[in-house]
Amino acid sequence: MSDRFPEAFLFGSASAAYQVEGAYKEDGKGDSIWDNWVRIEGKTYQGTNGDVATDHYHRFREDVRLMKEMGLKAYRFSISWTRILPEGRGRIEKKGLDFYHQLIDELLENEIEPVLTIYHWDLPQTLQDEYGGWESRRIIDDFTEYAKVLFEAFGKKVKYWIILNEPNIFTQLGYLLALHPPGKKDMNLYLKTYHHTALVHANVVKAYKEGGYEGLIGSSIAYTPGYAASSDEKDEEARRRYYDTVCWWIMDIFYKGEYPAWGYEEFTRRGIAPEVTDEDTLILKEAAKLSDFIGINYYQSAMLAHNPIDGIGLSDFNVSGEKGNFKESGVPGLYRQVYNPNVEYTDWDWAIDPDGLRVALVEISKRYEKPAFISENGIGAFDELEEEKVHDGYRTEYLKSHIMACHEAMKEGVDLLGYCTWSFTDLLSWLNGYQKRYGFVYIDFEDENLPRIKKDSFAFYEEVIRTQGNNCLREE
Ligand code: BGP
Repeated sequence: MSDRFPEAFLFGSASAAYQVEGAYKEDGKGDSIWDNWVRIEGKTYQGTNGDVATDHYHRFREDVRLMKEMGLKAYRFSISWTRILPEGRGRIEKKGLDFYHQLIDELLENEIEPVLTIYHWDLPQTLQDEYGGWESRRIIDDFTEYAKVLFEAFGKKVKYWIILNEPNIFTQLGYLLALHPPGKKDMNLYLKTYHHTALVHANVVKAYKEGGYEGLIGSSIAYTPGYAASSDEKDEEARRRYYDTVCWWIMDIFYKGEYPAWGYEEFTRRGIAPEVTDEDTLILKEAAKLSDFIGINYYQSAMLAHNPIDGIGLSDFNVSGEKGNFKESGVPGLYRQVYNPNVEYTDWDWAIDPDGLRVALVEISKRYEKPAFISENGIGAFDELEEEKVHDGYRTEYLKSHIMACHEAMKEGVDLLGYCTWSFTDLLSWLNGYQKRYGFVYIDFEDENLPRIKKDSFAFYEEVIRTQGNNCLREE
């Protein structure tokens, strides 16, 4: 492989509807579970919400202009389900479709490839109320109908489709840690709802292929590869257990159509394995073959150690940005995630490990033999605005090292279609408010005009795109 990324490689950036759009009650939009969750006291950092967010809904043309100025090749965004189907199903709101047509057209006119996420966590409240949302298999039909509306509307214009964003995270935070809606803590429910996400993925992949659309489709999983904390056999064992119940668990069901055997037996022993019918297996396996790529959101790696059966359980995590609050967390009898002394950490105690991205890409590509797409990667930080400038050298450094890791993985044979940073502009962090920033474009949330200001990293990524990554790969 040469010292550049291939011509067709998509250097892009990503966002999600709830985190940028605002306009939460406009043009007939129905309520999502997030519209309501943020109103419950104590659920988000200092009560922040996405009512206005970056006001992308009204200012997308200005944002796309900045993307064009940078030379961005792809923009990943998500559709707000309740803008299209305010009650979750049935009546279609034309104004919702119009908005996304305008956004997509604007991108295409500016030669930016739209990468469309169908679901980035904002479930219609009606479906949550009616049957518990992801808790019921009824979600499969409603979601598939919603996806079909999108295929019909945008199928000719959009060539990259991501069905679900991080199903492993929204089920874990919603059903295991009670940090996202609907705020439950139940391992059983977590495994059950995760199984339903896989079935949704499978049905939607099938619907897309049956529709004869010419594009690529997959889902994006948050992937955290793990190392053993030492060469002690007990820690090695913890690492294997982590893979069987976390990494391969979340990936295999989407991209092989079955759960890893050891993990399934273990959860069966514990009486919490999800029910898998013969019909499920049939469609899951079929869809696994039909899925075109594996979306990967990569932020960090994990260090794993032995955790006895009476060991530590899950703990919540740093949402304040006060560095040094890393807490060990684990599943008794399986593994325990410990502090990694070999890497730096962000202010939110996320391990910065570019080589983990290479490891992830190589192991995923070997196991599933499919192209990969990095749909999110980035660093959340407290950025300082000083005289209309933001010197975010740490972001440039982070992105540069991770882009190099992608290139390394490609040299090892990984078929990587693209790389999207999280995020283009600053935006709402679900639990961390507006103070945890990820963008190339700073937004002054204190100013009601929400001015957009280019950070130093903007010029860096512009150069990445212009040189096809060569500026990251050559020796300075
Ligand atoms: C991913 C989500 C994104 C985004 C990102 C950063 O899990 O898909 O929506 O929020 O993480 O996370 P955070 O905002 O918690 O720092």
